[in-house]
Amino acid sequence: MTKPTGAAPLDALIIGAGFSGLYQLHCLRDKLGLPVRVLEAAPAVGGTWYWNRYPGARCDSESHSYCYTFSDDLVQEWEWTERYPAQAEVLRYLNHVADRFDLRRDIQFDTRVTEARYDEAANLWRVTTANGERFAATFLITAVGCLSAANVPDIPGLKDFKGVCHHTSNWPHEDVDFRGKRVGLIGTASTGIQAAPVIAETAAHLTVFQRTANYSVPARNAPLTPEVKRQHKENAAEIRRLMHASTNGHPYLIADRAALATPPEEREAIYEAAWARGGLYIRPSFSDLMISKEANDTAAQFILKKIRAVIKDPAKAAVLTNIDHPYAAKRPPIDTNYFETFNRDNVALVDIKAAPIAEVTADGIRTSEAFYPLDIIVFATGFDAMTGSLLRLNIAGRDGVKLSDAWEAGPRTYLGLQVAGFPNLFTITGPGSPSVLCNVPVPIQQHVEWITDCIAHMRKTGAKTIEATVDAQDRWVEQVNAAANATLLSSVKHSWYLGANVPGKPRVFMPYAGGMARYRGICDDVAKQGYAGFALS
Ligand code: NA7
Repeated sequence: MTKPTGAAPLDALIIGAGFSGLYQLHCLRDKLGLPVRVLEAAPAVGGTWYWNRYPGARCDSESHSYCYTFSDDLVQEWEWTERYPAQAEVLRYLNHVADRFDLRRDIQFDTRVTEARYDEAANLWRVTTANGERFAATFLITAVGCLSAANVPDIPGLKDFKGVCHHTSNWPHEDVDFRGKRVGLIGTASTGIQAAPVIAETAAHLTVFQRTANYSVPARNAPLTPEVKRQHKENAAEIRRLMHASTNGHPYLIADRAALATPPEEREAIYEAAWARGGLYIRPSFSDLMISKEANDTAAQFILKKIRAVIKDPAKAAVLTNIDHPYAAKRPPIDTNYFETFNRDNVALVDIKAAPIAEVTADGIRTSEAFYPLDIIVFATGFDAMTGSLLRLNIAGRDGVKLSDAWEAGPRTYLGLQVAGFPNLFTITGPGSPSVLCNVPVPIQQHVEWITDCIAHMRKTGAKTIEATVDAQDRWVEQVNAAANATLLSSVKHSWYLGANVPGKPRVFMPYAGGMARYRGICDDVAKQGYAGFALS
């Protein structure tokens, strides 16, 4: 591949070669025939699935829905092996897609974007990389993921720790050997809940540091039988239709019945069936679980009862079930033997809400009450979600205004696709879009296709720039807030949906909670009305 420094401007530059960037490249290059390049910081494709290779890393969406649906041939030829694919399998899938559509020749790896600046006179985005290369492109499309900027807590003394320390999203490519080691795991959400059981199997001892207790439902992962695989292939069109019709992009709809209008015995039987099925099936069991605290309590109490039945030690059970938020109002984890892990002799639980971590020393972690000697610390402490991956690109728009300044009080976008003052910049699954509230390949494909259609429209009409208007953006921000406030999601003040996990981050509910199907309809209408709310010139 020739180095484009100083070369002719591209039509589009895409940042990131994960799920979004790969498909965006395919659409712009192979459907519209545009000169496009992808810049990717990693040495390979995969995005999230390249980096997050911690023990137990696995997708929480079912495999037959966690994939691209734009190509029937691709759907038919790829065979998932398990109900929930492990990290290595998703990565294999994305590599297969890159090969199948001959994408690698337009991806430049080991290239981290450090700055992107809109040059108004030339109507070009000028992009600089960590290796000092420069690129110019008419359209800049960020495909950097919502959960890519790791959140490592700033704990006093951390740099003095003599042992090994890893954040789950930046896991070494070599195996980390836990044998004979005392391991500390900080973080008990989706990632920590996946990692703990696997680490406990080999570590001499595992100490789990829990700040917020969490619900988790058994995933009931298993190899897919030939019969199930056949059904998925045969019903691919219906599965896709459901994913498009659903609130969260999963291949099932929310039941048209309210928990509070269902007799308790019948309700219990429905929860039992969802529990037996495993995974995320409790949430769609009733229509009122995410809008009524009283309804949600019925689900929460059911899950708590199930969790208590697993944990043998009453002291651990009390800490693990001391949950302070409605079910699924924070991202709902699913697991394989998470609560069972606390029945092992080599696993301890520390309640750091009651006794916070005071410092890391050379040899371990000290809380306000005790010292825990450790050889390895695993941070499963999540991400500077949704905005972190965008802000670290150092984007400056019209008049040199920095995105970090435009978003000083929290992200503001129109449809999560564009930011006023940043012409020709598109943000795939940006804040203000359904993104993390969904089975994410669905919102990714919808955004990529919308952006592709928009660029095709501009080429047809001769428009050179597209930019969200301030007015449309203001109205959309109101809609994003209203959608969140209509659900229990906004009632949790310490969730990363609100930015609360990162000290100093503005508290703004970031994803659009009005549902994927409704959101798709809104975006389609905007396009049909000649891109209403966008200024095209
Ligand atoms: P999350 O969902 O952000 O969870 C991070 C966990 O780490 C959670 O238990 C946090 O507790 C805990 N945490 C964060 N900061 C600290 C500090 N400073 N001290 C102690 N504990 C802390 O990240 P995940 O990686 O689990 O999941 C993110 C997404 O990745 C998930 O939705 C999937 O899509 C994949 P808290 O709840 O904030 O008290």
